[in-house]
Amino acid sequence: MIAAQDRKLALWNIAVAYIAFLIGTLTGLLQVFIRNDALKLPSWLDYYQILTAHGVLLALIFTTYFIFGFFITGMSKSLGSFGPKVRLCSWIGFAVTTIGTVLATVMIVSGKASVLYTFYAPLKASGWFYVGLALFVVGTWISSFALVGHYIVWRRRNKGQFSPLFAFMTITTIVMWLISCLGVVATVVFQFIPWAFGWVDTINVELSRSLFWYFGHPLVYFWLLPAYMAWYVIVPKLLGTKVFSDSLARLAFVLFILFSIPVGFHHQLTEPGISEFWKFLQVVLTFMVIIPSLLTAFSMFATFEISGRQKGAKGLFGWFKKLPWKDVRFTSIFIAMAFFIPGGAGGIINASFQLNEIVHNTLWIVGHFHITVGTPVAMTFMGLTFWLIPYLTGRKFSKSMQKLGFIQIFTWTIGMLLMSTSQHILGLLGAPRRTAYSGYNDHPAAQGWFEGLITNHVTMAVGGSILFLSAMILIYIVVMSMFLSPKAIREEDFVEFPMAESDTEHTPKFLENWWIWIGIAFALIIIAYAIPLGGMLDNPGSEGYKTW
Ligand code: HAS
Repeated sequence: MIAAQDRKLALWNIAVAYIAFLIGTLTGLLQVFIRNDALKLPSWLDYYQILTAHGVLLALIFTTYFIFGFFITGMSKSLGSFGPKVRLCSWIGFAVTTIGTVLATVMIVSGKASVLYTFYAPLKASGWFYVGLALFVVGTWISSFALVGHYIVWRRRNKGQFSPLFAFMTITTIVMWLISCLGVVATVVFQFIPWAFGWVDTINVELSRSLFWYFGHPLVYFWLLPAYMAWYVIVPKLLGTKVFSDSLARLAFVLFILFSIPVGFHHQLTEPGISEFWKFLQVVLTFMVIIPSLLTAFSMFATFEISGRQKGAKGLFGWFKKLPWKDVRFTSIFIAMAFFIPGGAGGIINASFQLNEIVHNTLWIVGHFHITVGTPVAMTFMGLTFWLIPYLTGRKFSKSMQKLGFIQIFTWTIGMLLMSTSQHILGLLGAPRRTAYSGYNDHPAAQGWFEGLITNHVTMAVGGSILFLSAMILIYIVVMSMFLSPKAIREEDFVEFPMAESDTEHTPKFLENWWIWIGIAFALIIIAYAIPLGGMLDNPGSEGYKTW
């Protein structure tokens, strides 16, 4: 069991995550009904306002707080309790992040920031929204520095040793996060804040979008890597085996530091202000960032097979039957992985220049992110929640909770299958993203979006409703595990942190040499970004628009 003060810190992070999840999923439910023309909002509430709340609360706030809760617990478990300075720094980080979160949320709720989670200029929100965003990011930096500090102290005390895999992966994710946030901090502090408060008249739109996506793509790996940590470190323990290959796991993670950042232009392939050469280069690098995910897929299959064979499995796929299907902590993560097969394939389609022309700005993209962040990541976090909160609170995770957990993950699976499949197909039929309901003057193409068996907005709404039901079950489990379930008294009732052993005997030393990876990462960033960003500096600016 980790120190009580570290548990408190982690629990506060997880609690804020689930408050954001609760409101975020409710706004999601409203959206699917509005797009289906089944719901009219009151005049004081706007579709774009709830769409902004949905994106910010789920994609940014839920994920970030949950990730820090997970990191704090795992770092305290694998490296030992935090010292007083690290703990203080973590609390300051939590406080600053939370002030930013509250400020940004108040601006959204009061209708002053309906600019969606990508806050593209020249849409102009209240300056306080951007101040909230800046504080949010700075807060996460402070929390990150605390974890890095804890790691440095451990390294000093354990000279020449590899850090435990969990700690290594945490630091990799944080390094990637710190480098990638430079882009969003630059645009928010130097472009959005002066413009939104009226200190300058115009904003350089292309530059702000490019700086956003410099940050925006690694952001998706900031969500994914903690899920991968669970796949690499937690899943083998649930299977009763070791990490398949420590070096492969570390290599996959450092490749994300290198290739997750210099690829943001693949979100801007249809934008005219960037020449085709730079788009081409960043698309090539995008295909490089697929490699660590393929390594991860390989590693997972190998882990399943090894553990299955250890339990006597025979034949090519005999191991499949030996997986611990009755353990909701495992099954949820397995389904999460399975979703990432089409999710990742969709990403490869998006990154392909010509295919991007078809799917960009359509509901396909919405489908894509619901089967990447909305399931592989979110459902892995659900699988973690089932044991992480009881572990931190010292409460039981009873058999009835386990059953409820199964209902929760199956409803999430069905809801997501219905919603994301219809979103993908509707996208191919031309239905746009980021729009409220419109009949498009009864155009036949738009009418087609309301026909067909599973390819219409009604199916999307049914899927969305099932997802909301699932989210409510999860909230119930979270509340029970935090406050109401009976305390574990007998030894066998205590929930453990399942952390697999990892053998570093054959791991090359250079994998934990941060200067190599940070150095190559900056070199690639300079190659991919210096010239195109430099060329944008002279772009004329745009005045701001408030379209809501
Ligand atoms: Fe993406 C747009 C390309 C991964 C999230 N992406 C988005 C947006 C979001 C998002 C939120 O190139 C919308 C942003 C916006 O608001 O505009 N994406 C990719 C590529 C990958 C990728 C190449 N995306 C993700 C992940 C996300 C995420 C991960 C969240 C966590 N994405 C794009 C592009 C766009 C885009 C363009 C812009 C589109 C546009 O025009 O706007 C790759 O990283 C994917 C690689 C993954 C794989 C899959 C490996 C499979 C594994 C599972 C193994 C399974 C096992 C289980 C072991 C190659 C690891 C076995 C199970 C059995 C059933 C047998």
